[in-house]
Amino acid sequence: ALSAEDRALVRALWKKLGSNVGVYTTEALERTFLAFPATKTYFSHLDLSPGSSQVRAHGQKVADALSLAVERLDDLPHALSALSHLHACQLRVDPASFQLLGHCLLVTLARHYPGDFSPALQASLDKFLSHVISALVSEYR
Ligand code: ZNH
Repeated sequence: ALSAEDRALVRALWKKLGSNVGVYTTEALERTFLAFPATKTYFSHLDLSPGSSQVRAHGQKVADALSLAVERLDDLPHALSALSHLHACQLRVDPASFQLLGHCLLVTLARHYPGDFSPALQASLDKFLSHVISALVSEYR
C-alpha cells in the first residue's frame, strides 16, 4: 500500500501540475506511441500525428482518470472499476501496455520537474502508478 509519505508526495506533485496534467499525459501518450509503436494499434481510428487534437483530447481523459485516482487513493479499485471493465472487456488492451504508458509518464514528469524528481518522489510515483495499473487490470481474467 502507499505510505502516508508516498501519498503526500504524490498529492503535492499533483497540486503543482495543476491544470497541466492533461498536457503531460498527452506528452506521455506521444512518447508511448513513438517508443512502443505496437501501442498505436488500439488507436487506429484516431489521428496520431504529432500535435493531433484527438490525442490531446484522449490525453485529457486519461489525465482526468489519473487525477480522480489521486483524489481517491484509499479507494482505487472501486474508483477505477468501470474503467477497468472498459479496458478489459471492450477495448481489450494488453495489460503489459499499461506499464509502457506509466513508464513514459514518469519520464515526462522527470523532464518537466527535474528539481522535484528526487529518488523518493520517483519511488512514490512509481508505486502510485502500479496501484492505478493493478486497479485497471483487476477486471482481466
Ligand atoms: Zn485507456 C479510453 C484511461 C491506459 C487504450 N482510457 C480511455 C478513457 C479513459 C482511459 C479515461 C476514456 C473512457 C471513456 O471515454 O469513457 N487508459 C486510461 C488510464 C490508463 C489507460 C488511466 C493508464 C494509466 N488505455 C491505456 C493503454 C491503452 C489504452 C495503455 C493502450 C495502449 N483507452 C485506450 C483506448 C481507448 C481508451 C483504445 C478508447 C479511445 C477512443 O476514444 O476510442
